[in-house]
Order: sequence, then structure tokens, then C-alpha cells
Amino acid sequence: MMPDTVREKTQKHIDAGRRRFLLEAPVLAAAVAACGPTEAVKHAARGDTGTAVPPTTHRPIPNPDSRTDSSLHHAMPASSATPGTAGDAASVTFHRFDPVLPPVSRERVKRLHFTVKEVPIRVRDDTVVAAWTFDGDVPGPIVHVRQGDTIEFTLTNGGAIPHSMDFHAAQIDPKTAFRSVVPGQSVSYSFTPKYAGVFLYHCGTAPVLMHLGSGMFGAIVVDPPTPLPRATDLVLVQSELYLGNPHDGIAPFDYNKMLGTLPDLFAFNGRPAQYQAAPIHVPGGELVRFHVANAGPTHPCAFHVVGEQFDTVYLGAPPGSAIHGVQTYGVAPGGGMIFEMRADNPGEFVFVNHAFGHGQKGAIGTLIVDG
Ligand SMILES: [Cu+2]
Repeated sequence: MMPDTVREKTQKHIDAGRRRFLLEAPVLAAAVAACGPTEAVKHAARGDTGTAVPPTTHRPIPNPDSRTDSSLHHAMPASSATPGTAGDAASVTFHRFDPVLPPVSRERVKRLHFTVKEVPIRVRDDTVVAAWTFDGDVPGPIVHVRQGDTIEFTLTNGGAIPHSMDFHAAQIDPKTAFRSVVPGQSVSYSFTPKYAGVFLYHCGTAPVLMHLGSGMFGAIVVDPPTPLPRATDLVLVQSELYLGNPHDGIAPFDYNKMLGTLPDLFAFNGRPAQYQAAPIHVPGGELVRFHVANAGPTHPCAFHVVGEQFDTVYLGAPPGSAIHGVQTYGVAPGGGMIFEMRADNPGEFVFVNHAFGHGQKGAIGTLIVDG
């Protein structure tokens, strides 16, 4: 149990953070003030500072008895423009996101410490977005562990609004582990993945649509106890981009567009069509393994490689649940699936979301099988 004095101090800190957040969101502060003093106190007491969603949008009823605020409807701007995402767009450089799965370490206890950073990111030559991130990039770091490892995780909120972390590889009380933390504070928890596979992680702060849609996602790959055969292991995280009008050359993510579910762009690993501009090379004759996670937030990924078939797709935890001779398979938003093909034909192979409107908007890349 936390001593009373510590709890009081902690609560004061949280209250101060919420008040600070209110002051930094003048539109929302005005909306709360318009509720009258009694309503404003009630809102502040439960961390619910109003909302910027359209008045016609249904608002869920908060549960003040819940220990988590991630089920509550938090105050938030209708765009991802926060103080940290402003800046000189011209100085934000493009970098290709490395799709290669990093090696797994031998330690059975993996310590991870992510920091939330709200920063501008160049996702195309002509597009800089106001992103909410884990460790400053979209997607966040690719995590590689083994089934049965203990992951000791800490999230520090270096942003301007509350954030949290939801690992789909964990089986844990979400009200405690996935709770939101205010700026400057941290949350820690441990978990042991029960199943192998590729799993999404994402910010779970309400509305999740806004936080997922603003860049707060990544993938964790969990190896089975007996490793799968040697391969070129690649990680692709599909996501959708809903962009508002740029300000000083930086386009915020637009919450109302997210609700409309018609994305401006799609991407594998945060940048639309980046692997067409700079293809992925793999050695001829060897196995290629795509670990495909889908951050959504809304649309599936009909994963397909033009001119190839998947020798194996693992529907669940590998090595079980394998199906063979597959042309296309859908990865649900919030899902992850492993696709294997033998690169026995040299050439250029386009991998694509075969829902082609989505492929055309950026969920596409090129795999070059070297001869
Ligand atoms: Cu968040």
C-alpha cells in the first residue's frame, strides 16, 4: 500500500498536471468554464476536462469508480498539434525506417524504457506531420523477445498531454498497467508473453482512435521457444494517415477525419511508399519472413506479394496454426500475422495491401530478390 502522505503528494501532482493541461488548452478551458463552477469542479475531479469532438458525436459516460482514466473520455485537441510538434518544418529531415527485425538478446529479462515525444516527422519529401510518438519515431522501436521472457517496461511521458501503453503481447490488468500518465510522470509494469507471434503495441489513452491515429504504435515480435528457420526477418506495420491543413508546413493529424475513416494516405512503417523509393533487398534462394502488424486505426491489410505466393502463413502463434500456398491474407486492425515465402525467383516483387485503393495511397513497397 502507498503511504497516505505519498498518495496525497501523488494526487496533488496529478491534479497539478491536469490543471496545467487545462491552461494549455484554452478552447477546452473555455468549454469547461462554460459549464459553470460546479460542473467544472466535477469535470476536473475526474480528469474529464471537456472535449473537442463535434457536439453531435456521442460521448461515452465516464465511470468515476474506475481506477483507469483510459476508459474515460479525456479532453484533447481535435488535432495532434501540441507545443512539441511545432517547429521549423524545413529542418525536419526524412529517414527511411529500417524494416529489418533486430536480433533478440540472450537475457531472459528484457528492460524497456520508452519516452513519449510529441515531435514533427517528415513522412514524405513534401509532408511533415505533427506526430505523437514512442521514442521520437513512427512506428516506435521494434521490440524482439522470446516467449517466456519477462519484459520490465517503463513509459515516461515527455509530451504535453496524458499518454499510456497497451501491449497486445501482455495478459495483464489493463486498468492498472495501461493507465494514462500525465506529462513528466512514468508508469511501469512487467509481463511475460504467453504466445509467440507479432503483436501491436499502442497508446491506449482515450480516445484511442486519436492516439493511434497520431503515430503512437509499434510492433513486438515474440519468438517461439524453438526458433523458426533462419530467414530475412522483416517487420511491416501498416497505418493510416488523416491529415489536417498544415500550419508552418506541419500537418496535424485530424481527429474528425479519423472518425470519417477515409484516410489521405497509408503507410508501411510510417512513411507512404517508402520501400518503393528505397526497396528492400533480400538474398536469392533464402526464406523471407514478413512480420505484419496492423496499427489501423480502422482498416485491414490484405497482404499480398505480386508474383509470389506465401509458402506459409501463421494464423496464430507459430509454429502451429500454419496454412500453406496462400496468395493474400487479411491482417485485422489491432492484429499481427507472419507470412513466409521462399525467394527462389530473382527479380522485383511488389508487396502491397491488395485492397488497392489503400495500396495506391501508400501501403505498397518493393522487395528485390538479388540473383
Ligand atoms: Cu497517447
